[in-house]
Amino acid sequence: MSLIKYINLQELGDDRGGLVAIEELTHIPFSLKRVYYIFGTKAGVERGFHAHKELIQMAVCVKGSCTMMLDNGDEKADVKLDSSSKGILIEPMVWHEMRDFSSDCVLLVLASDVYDEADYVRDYNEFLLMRE
Ligand code: T46
Repeated sequence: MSLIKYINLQELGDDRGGLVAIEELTHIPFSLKRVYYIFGTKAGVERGFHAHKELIQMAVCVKGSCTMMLDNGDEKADVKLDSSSKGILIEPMVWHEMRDFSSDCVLLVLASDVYDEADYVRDYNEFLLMRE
């Protein structure tokens, strides 16, 4: 199974400007329960450093750019998110870290469930053990 799964979003903009629509189960392969966005991340800050047990997410940089590192325990990959029409799927039990946030970065994340701290695996060694 491939570690990097891009979600290509159709740009519906016209000469007035841009527009991208995201519908659950059509453009993303899950039902949507939560939306959040990360912005104003200070220079040099790194975020994430966890995996989720059950949660499925799609992240898209709607402005600016950042780098997301994905790690399934066997393989790691850096993905540059710099397009408002190209998202990435963050599947359960994929360790992820975000860095290199541009000062204008707005990272929009769509999630399959409401916030639940119990769904986070924040210890990397525990993550590796759980993958076995
Ligand atoms: C993820 C990556 C991509 C809430 O109360 N509700 C929420 O929906 C979220 C997302 C966070 N929080 C609280 C929990 C923390 O006290 O906001 C604080 C910051 O969250 P965290 O340190 O987990 O943020 P990131 O940027 O490290 O990770 C976030 C998401 O939490 C995580 O699920 O996959 O973005």
